[in-house]
Amino acid sequence: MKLSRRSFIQVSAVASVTAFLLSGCKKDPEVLETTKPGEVQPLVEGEWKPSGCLGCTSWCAKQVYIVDGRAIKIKANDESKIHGGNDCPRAHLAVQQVYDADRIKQPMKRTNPKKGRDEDPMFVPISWDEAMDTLADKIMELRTNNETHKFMLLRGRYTNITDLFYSSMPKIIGSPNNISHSSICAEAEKFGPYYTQGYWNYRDYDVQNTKYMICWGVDPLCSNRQVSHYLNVFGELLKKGVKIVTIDPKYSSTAAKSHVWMPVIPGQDGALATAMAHVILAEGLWSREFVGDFTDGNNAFISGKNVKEETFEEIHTHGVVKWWNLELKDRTPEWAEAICGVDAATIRNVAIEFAKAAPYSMVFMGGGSNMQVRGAYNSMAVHALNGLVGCIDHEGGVLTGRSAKLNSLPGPDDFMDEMAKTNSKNKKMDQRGTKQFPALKEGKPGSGVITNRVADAILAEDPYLPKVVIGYFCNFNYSCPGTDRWDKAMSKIEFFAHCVTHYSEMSHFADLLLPSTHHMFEQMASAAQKANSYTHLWITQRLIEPVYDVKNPESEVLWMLAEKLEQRGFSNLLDFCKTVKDPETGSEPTNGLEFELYAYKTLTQSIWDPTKYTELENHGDKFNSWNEFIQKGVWNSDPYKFKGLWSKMKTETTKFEFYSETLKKALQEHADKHNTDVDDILATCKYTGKGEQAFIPHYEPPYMEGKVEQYPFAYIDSKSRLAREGRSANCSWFQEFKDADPGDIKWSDCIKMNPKDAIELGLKDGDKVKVTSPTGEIVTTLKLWEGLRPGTVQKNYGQGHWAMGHVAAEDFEKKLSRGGNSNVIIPADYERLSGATAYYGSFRVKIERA
Ligand SMILES: Nc1nc2c(c(=O)[nH]1)N[C@H]1C(S)=C(S)[C@@H](COP(=O)(O)OP(=O)(O)OC[C@H]3O[C@@H](n4cnc5c(=O)[nH]c(N)nc54)[C@H](O)[C@@H]3O)O[C@H]1N2
Ligand SMILES: Nc1nc2c(c(=O)[nH]1)N[C@H]1C(S)=C(S)[C@@H](COP(=O)(O)OP(=O)(O)OC[C@H]3O[C@@H](n4cnc5c(=O)[nH]c(N)nc54)[C@H](O)[C@@H]3O)O[C@H]1N2
Ligand code: SF4
Ligand SMILES: [Mo]
Repeated sequence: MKLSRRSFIQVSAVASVTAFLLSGCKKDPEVLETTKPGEVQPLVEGEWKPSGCLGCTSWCAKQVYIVDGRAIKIKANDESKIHGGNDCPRAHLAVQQVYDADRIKQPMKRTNPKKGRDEDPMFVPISWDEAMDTLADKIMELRTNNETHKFMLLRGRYTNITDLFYSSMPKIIGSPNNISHSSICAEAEKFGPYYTQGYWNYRDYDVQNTKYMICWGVDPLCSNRQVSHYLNVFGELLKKGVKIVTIDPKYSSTAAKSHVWMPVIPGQDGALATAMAHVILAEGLWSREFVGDFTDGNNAFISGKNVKEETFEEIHTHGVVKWWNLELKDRTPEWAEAICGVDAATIRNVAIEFAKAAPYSMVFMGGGSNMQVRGAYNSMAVHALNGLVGCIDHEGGVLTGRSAKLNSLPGPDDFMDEMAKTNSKNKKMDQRGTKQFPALKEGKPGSGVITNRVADAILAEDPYLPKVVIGYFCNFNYSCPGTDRWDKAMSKIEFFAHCVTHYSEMSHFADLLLPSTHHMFEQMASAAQKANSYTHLWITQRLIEPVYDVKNPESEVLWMLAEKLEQRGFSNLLDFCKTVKDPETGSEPTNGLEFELYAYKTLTQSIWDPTKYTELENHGDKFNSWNEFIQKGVWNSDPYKFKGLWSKMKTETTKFEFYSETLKKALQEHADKHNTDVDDILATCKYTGKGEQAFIPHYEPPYMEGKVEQYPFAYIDSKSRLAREGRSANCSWFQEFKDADPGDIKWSDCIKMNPKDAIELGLKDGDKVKVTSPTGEIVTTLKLWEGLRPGTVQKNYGQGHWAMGHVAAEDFEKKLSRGGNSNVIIPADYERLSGATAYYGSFRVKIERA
């Protein structure tokens, strides 16, 4: 039998896993599946150890089965009150990641000074010592030349001790430039909840107690933030008779399990949301307890008619009548039908049912409706529906979440010398706070990050050109729309060190590759997340000997760098690191591993040290010692306290604001800073709203790059079901189960189109097609699929790696990608009020036979 390379990889992946499980196994390896720690003696002698997963923002608590020093299996840590013993399928891919033969195995340095996608970096192995000497020399050069602001740290995923490396280190060196990935992730989604209820964060949804769930631009069975939990409870919800509605332009995994699917036209969420709000008010179905009522008890919200403000007495909200008069009174379902493509009867019906089930109802909002160029007001409008029906902070509704009890780690201030203090006042590299980028995080103009703008800023050298850059746990040349800009920008950087597990599209431009520990097995790590009306925090120790010569950037690399800088006469960073002492003994760390241990101990001390928590209310789980805590590996908060936020919100009025005084203040402050008015700011940020509209959730037509005549198809981006963000494509299980995404193909990449459109274009299933957007083109496979309306195409993000490894790429040596990276064709554009990158409802493409 002739074996193609692809089928060889498939066969060998399966064979090696089986052989691996069988080796040392006396009986059926299946036994592992059913073994709970402490219950049945496992047949493979080993031990379950607590850990945690950063595969996506769910941050689940895990256990790893260790046999002879090897991690062989993963399951949920059932101590977690969020997900109990329930897992998501992606967790298991972590084992393939850590033992991946394509990992970077030791530090490497570039020997070809020329940088570019087509240049071979000619990496050669070096020692950690040499690598850190080189990096320290580069930083000292900046200090000698008094240009420390030209140092920049780029961060992707991270753990709870991130502040040491991410926030403090750049400041101590003397740079304002610590740039996180938050705005390529979810900032516009946080905007709506903040400017209505003062909460800049992901929400929790009390699905266990709800009666009506609208999944809006979110696919909780596939992505979002508690896949382990939702996969488990979904069947139960359906059995209990909870009604589920999905609003998504594609037939998602969740849509397939919903009672109603509303395939909104991409980007037209604002029309749908304002029409639903119209119905809720016109039908008299708002919450009397939360919102209030007309003083005479008669509903004056009549379509097309203004209402006198003084006739309505609000309780826990602000501006409902203003919202009606300025926006909602004409937003009938019939008006919306023509715009958003969902029929008026369905809009009316869903709005009425949702409001009648309230307060045991919820609009579960993901990024789909708002990570759009004009998404900020959609984010407000969609979230405001929860305010109208009073399910905010209510059982069965939309919650915020308790915070984990964490101590703060030492800050940098005492270790910043004059140069550091002066130079860190320079402008940040992401252009936040400029007129066109208000980035109004938590009410403060210029406080949000604009990750993807950094590439343009480097290219334009505006505000300047960084010289020494460290990146960790990130791959912006793949994960940010407009990838070619990143290729050009990173080619301009004089010195770039990349701390990652795998050689990636971004590593290709590095001068130093600093191989990283895998967060789940090879280093200490912790993260906190909320769901199921609890917050948990997990912690993991080093569970296995690092598979290769790898180090943790947040602790070991930081420590080594601090030592090297001290040897060169700059001791501030090491002095700072030494202040992270063992909270039990008071000992100073003497190496990176001790530093790591003391940092996690310090951070979590109020969880495990009885002397620290006696006076704390709402403490959650209590442990008697550090050892007890790390053996359990997860802390749970007390249950959520409902209605604690009613009239105590962090908004200007302390109420839920339908007319956002909080946004008014932030926008005005930004306008004043740039000597202009709010109308001008909105127009500069590509919005159409004027006057008072700026302060209320209102309809904005989507800003679509590409004219319909030239680019007939609205493009729908979504995540892959087995993607651990951009990091799992080199796992054969990711490829083998790629068809877990409805409509997708194993070991391949595809763009999906409604069959009616394909007939018109003379295209058929399986054709190789060229997908062209106004800013880029890729080649992929066409798949005909009824799960989309005509005039749209949909593709999952996750394939198209030309680096990463032999499984991810079609031909790794030739840098040939498997299919196309969506970010090659997605234009680099922004929701500018939040700084978020726009993925959804933002551009059109044309499709031709390749
Ligand atoms: N088109 C499109 N683009 C997207 C998205 C989308 O839905 N569509 N999603 C966006 C979102 S939400 C996010 S958060 C970003 C994420 O984007 P980034 O923050 O850039 O991160 P990733 O691409 O997930 O992974 C970066 C690198 O981390 C390395 N790595 C893997 N595991 C570890 C580890 O344990 N430790 C260390 N140190 N390194 C490791 C790998 O080498 C990998 O290349 O992507 C965004 N990009
Ligand atoms: N499987 C998987 N899960 C993940 C991740 C992953 O990489 N893979 N990453 C994690 C991370 S980092 C994050 S930030 C979260 C993000 O989680 P979410 O914010 O929930 O984001 P997405 O999964 O991108 O979901 C967006 C949904 O919006 C739909 N959509 C696209 N365009 C539109 C539109 O115009 N209108 C509406 N209403 N919907 C639209 C998409 O089809 C998709 O189903 O997910 C986390 N979970
Ligand atoms: S990939 Fe996400 S949902 Fe799955 S186990 Fe990891 S953190 Fe949890
Ligand atoms: Mo994200």
